[in-house]
Amino acid sequence: MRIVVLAGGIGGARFLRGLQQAAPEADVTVIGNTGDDIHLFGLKVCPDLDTVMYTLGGGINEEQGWGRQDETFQVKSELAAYGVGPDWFGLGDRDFATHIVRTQMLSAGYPLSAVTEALCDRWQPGVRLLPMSDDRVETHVAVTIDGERKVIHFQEYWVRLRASVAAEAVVPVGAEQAKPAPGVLEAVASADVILFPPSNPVVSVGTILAVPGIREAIAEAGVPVVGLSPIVGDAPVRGMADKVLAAVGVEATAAAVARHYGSGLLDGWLVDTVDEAAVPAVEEAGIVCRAVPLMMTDVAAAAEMARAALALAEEVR
Ligand code: GDP
Ligand code: FO1
Ligand code: CA
Repeated sequence: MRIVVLAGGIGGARFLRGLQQAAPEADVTVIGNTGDDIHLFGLKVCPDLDTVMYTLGGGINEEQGWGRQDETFQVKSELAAYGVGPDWFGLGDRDFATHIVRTQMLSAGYPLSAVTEALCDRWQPGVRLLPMSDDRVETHVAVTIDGERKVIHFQEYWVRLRASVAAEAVVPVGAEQAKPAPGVLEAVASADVILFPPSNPVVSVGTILAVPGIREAIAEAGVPVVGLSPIVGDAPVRGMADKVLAAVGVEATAAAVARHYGSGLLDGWLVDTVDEAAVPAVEEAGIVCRAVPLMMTDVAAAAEMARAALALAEEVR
């Protein structure tokens, strides 16, 4: 079975690990969000691609959910000693090597998709990991600070400001001009099932869908499209999904996120058992909905979620 998954960072990666346990024989292609990418110290950092690669490759810091395990921060402190910032983004020594290799290959002319494949040669994630695009897309967030409206990088909004101010608008800069990376549309067109993991609906899945051609290819694939809610009990399990959902005028509820994707895209939607009361509202929108446990407390729990998503896909097929 060919499965295509649109993934952000932690929510996407943990779900994928469950999917691998639930469907070990499946051929999985991951379309990864690159809107979180940022250039720091002359290096290109791709947080969501790396989170998927490290999580599936056994190199992730489990507690944190991003970055490398057994990490040290010597380079960061040496940069700080030179007064070279930003100091608010935690790049570790092991992680730095990934960004150096990536930047070196990009400078030599390789597209991000080829670079990602080369990095995955080491990590062997067991999935085909494709960036959504080889073109530069950067998510920016409009905020008002001390009465001044400005637009900042998504990482500055999330990591430096910890989403402490309202997100007034979220813009995937460059998305309109971006082309899907090689293999993306082909993977969607030949998929048997397409899954939206419990990733951020705005700055992860939403950014991928903003690349012209990807949303259309999914809608036209003619195969079940099933999503899992990242909102449980009217709040994100972690992160700032509530803030960025507000920016696009969507309530932070499992039902509102399903309606935001819409029946033109989604055939099935899983909500957590605590949100069972939301099932009718989702079904009224033309999306088949089931309530199952959606907390990825360990790989076995994530695998159960993946099984439920695949079962719902068969039900709606
Ligand atoms: P990020 O790029 O690291 O922010 O990761 P994603 O975009 O892939 O996923 C972020 C979303 O995952 C957040 O909105 C969380 O609410 C959601 N999430 C994290 N852990 C869980 C979980 O155990 N269950 C569910 N249902 N959602 C989760
Ligand atoms: N998240 C943080 O909250 N603080 C950090 O210092 C930080 C550093 C970092 C370095 C490499 C990397 O791959 C991810 C990192 N993240 C950090 C996570 C990052 O913010 C991601 O974009 C998340 O996916 C948020 O959507
Ligand atoms: Ca992310």
